Amino acid sequence: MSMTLRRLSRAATAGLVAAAALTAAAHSAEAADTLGSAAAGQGRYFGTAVAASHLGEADYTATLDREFSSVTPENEMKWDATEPSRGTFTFTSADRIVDHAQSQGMDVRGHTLVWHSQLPSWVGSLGASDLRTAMKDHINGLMGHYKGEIHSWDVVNEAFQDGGSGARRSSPFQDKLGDGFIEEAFRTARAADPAAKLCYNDYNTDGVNAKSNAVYNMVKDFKSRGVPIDCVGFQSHFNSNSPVPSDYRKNLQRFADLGVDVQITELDIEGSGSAQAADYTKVVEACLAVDRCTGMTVWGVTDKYSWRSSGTPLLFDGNYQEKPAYDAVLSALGGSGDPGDPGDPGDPGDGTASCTATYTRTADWNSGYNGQVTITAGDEPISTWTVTVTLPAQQSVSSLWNGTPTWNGNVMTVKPSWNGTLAAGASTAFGFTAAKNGSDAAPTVGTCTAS
Ligand code: 9MR
Repeated sequence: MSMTLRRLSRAATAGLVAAAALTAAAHSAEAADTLGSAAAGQGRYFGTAVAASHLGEADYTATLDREFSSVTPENEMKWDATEPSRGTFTFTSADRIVDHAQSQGMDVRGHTLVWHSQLPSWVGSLGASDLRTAMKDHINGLMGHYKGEIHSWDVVNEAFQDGGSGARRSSPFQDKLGDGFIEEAFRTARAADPAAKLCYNDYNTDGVNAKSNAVYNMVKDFKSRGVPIDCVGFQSHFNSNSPVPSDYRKNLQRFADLGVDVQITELDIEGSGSAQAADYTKVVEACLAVDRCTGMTVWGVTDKYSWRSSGTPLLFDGNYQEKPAYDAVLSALGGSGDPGDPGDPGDPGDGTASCTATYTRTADWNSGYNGQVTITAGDEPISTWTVTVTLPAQQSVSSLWNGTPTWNGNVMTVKPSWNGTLAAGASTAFGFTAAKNGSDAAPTVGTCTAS
């Protein structure tokens, strides 16, 4: 199904939400009582991996919908699931997750485009030139299908060897295309969906070590040569053999200092009780201490379905009860588990829809720039929003996406195109391209109103 058809058919059935880059800025004066709303109060998203096959389970879906503001399909967007034979794309399971997320006002992380694992055998049997084409076709196929709907994509996953060497991992891509395959993948991805944040994602890179140094050097090189990369994902699968590193924050910060966002993408920590809770607290505090740590995702809703189920690494137990680790995360996010706090989402008697809007320049060149306005719902869900943007008189807007503008002189009033519905604390964004015509000044974003 083409992108346009996907959007139209969704728009007909559900309130839709965009999934553009998250840079939230809402600071809630009230303590919030879910992970998503508490994280939003800190300007972050709080996500979980989701499996389409569990969405029919009432407790699973109720917990998901109540607590989380972002989802990552756990397996459904991987190569074996989406392009099992060359050129034949299947999106049924991934669409199910994306549709569900959007109906709840949650954002979506895309995972993952180029990875050595869960790779159908036909890919490994191609010669170099064919493989390059197939890799680009795969990126274009996935990103085209979900264009404008994914806030961040894991473009390349786990391309470095584990252990001490910092070398590249052997894979069909590495072995046949050489080191340049990562750069080629990112350049292809940027063209396929310019609104998505493009991430490199890996594990055992959470502290400063040979592997994270190798990723660091790659990102530094990409930034110096203008290769498009926006974020680095730190999977953060921890247990007693691989504990939360003491230099976790320092490591996140050094990546952020290269000019990329950092995200905690697959967090889980084996254990139980107060020890597990304390480890989760360390992770959340590290992210909150780094301005460019834009959000956290735990790798599953419940211990019952974790890939490390016997290690009980998640925030909800097998019966969907909140664990001490849940309370610790909520508290570290500045939230409160007390029902009835004024202003908490879901509590009765607080029906005021509200939103905030923040502006960032996302690209810049001599004659023009791209701007992005991120809209974040307050502590109630909203079904629509309106933001005014006043441009310097000389400037003119040539295109705008994920929003519907009307013009009055140099003031544009932007309403949603298909992304009006937002959960409490969730974000969406619209973007635009402007010609400077001699003025490099920033536009002014007015008050955000919502209902
Ligand atoms: O959680 C995923 C599990 O259901 C799959 O069987 C497995 C197959 O490789 O992948 C798991 O997710 C992995 C993720 O995609 C990449 N980082 C490591 C995750 C845990 O293995």
